Amino acid sequence: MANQLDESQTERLTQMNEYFKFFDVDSSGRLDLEEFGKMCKAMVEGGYDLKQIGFNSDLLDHDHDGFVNFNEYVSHMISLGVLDDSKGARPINF
Ligand SMILES: [Ca+2]
Repeated sequence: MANQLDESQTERLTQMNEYFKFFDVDSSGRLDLEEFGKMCKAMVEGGYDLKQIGFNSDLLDHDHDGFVNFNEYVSHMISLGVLDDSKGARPINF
């Protein structure tokens, strides 16, 4: 990203990291699609507006290894607008 992250974006990124670590029970650095779905559900419950989230593995699993790794996760979240205040997909109850 061209712009530096502001404080609330940094906070979101930190929180996204924590969600990921929580659901990555074996600390492998990747989630299977089922774990990923559970994490997204928890994120929605935590106030993230992820209505547009799809479980299309072609969109999520860029390297087609059957898992969503941290980079794939973050780039997907960014594409949903989680770090973009002008878009709808963002945490609503920080
Ligand atoms: Ca992958």
